[in-house]
Amino acid sequence: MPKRALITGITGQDGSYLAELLLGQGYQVHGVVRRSSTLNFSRIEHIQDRLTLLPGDLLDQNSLIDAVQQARPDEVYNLAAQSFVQTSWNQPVLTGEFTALGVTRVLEAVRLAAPEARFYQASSSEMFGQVRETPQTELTPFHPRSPYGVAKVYGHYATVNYRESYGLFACSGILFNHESPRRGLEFVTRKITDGAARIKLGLADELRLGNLEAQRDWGFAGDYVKAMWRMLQHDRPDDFVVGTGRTHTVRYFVEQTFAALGITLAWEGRELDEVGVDTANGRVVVRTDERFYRPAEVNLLLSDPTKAREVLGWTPEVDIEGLVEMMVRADYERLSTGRR
Ligand code: NAP
Ligand code: G4F
Repeated sequence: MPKRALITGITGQDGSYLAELLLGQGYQVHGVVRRSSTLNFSRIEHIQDRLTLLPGDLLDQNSLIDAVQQARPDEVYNLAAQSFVQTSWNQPVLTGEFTALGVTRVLEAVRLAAPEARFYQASSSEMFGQVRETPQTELTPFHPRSPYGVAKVYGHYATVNYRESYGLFACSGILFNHESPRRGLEFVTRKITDGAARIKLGLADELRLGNLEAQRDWGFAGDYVKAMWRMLQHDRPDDFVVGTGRTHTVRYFVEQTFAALGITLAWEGRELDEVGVDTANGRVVVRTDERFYRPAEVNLLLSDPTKAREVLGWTPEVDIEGLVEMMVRADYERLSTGRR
């Protein structure tokens, strides 16, 4: 009998890579999708005929119970969330409903309808926030700096609590930033690769960004979904930090991206009026803009993924340079063939 999986957030970046991985392993894959006035299945359209999509919303308890009853899953991956940190300051209550209470709703659906299923919660390095130690491990205390981070701390502890209270096989994956050509355009990496490709093709004049000094431990989403799967194959439920163990500034990501397109940048000015100048022709191509700074910043994230490596045998395959190259090439090709 093939294994059965249920994924919330299947239309998102990680959901699409995880669905591909599980189909490749012979799983029957079910996905929860919420109602929208226009379809947004672009990340899964190439595999849609092999998926069973079930209607449901993190705000609606009954729809989640129905989805679990219909899917009869061996494994449940809760990837759905309001996942953009910046938006969480504009919509803190909705972020709490989706990203915090939504976890309890999915856990309740599993407890009631499939208590033997293994459960994965998409926790986040954003929980470390104003970091208490570097690098960050499974034992590093949390100090979230955004309504999103606060909501993820709730989801993490809800997962731990259902494991301890009801004996659910519930795992929390504390994943550091992971990106891909399928990353949403609002996140900084994709904004940079898309923006730089547009400038190279003459479709845009400049790219406006916020804090260039923030440091992130960036990996490839296709690698990280393998860590999620491995957590649910382990012999006991546990929590794992997943990252590359390397960190870089936003500025480095910008420089690498433009370099991949043959543009070398020189930086002029300081703080909010800083500009990146294309050294070959003197044009300003990058400009910092106050609108993209955050009320409270997470300045530095750096993982210690030792436990994931030693217990799960997981290591990332794509490094930052490979990731930049993959993303900028995909955006350049997409835009140069007229797709916007
Ligand atoms: P994403 O691309 O933004 O995808 C989010 C998914 O959640 C989408 O499928 C979205 O559906 C769905 N969703 C949002 N609200 C929902 C609701 N009320 N009911 C049902 N579905 C809803 O995010 P991602 O990058 O794949 O991340 C996956 C998960 O990992 C998220 O929980 C995120 O917070 C967490 N995480 C991500 C990273 C990272 O670097 N990517 C790191 C750590 C943790 P629609 O398509 O309908 O909008
Ligand atoms: O790409 P970002 O928006 O990702 P952020 O805030 O780190 O959150 C992502 O990673 C988390 C894991 O740590 C996930 F849980 C979460 O769901 C999401 O996937 O911003 C990265 C950094 C920040 O420091 C931000 O201030 O880039 C800085 N930044 C500078 N200019 C910018 C911009 N971020 C965005 N989105 N847009 C800018 O123009």
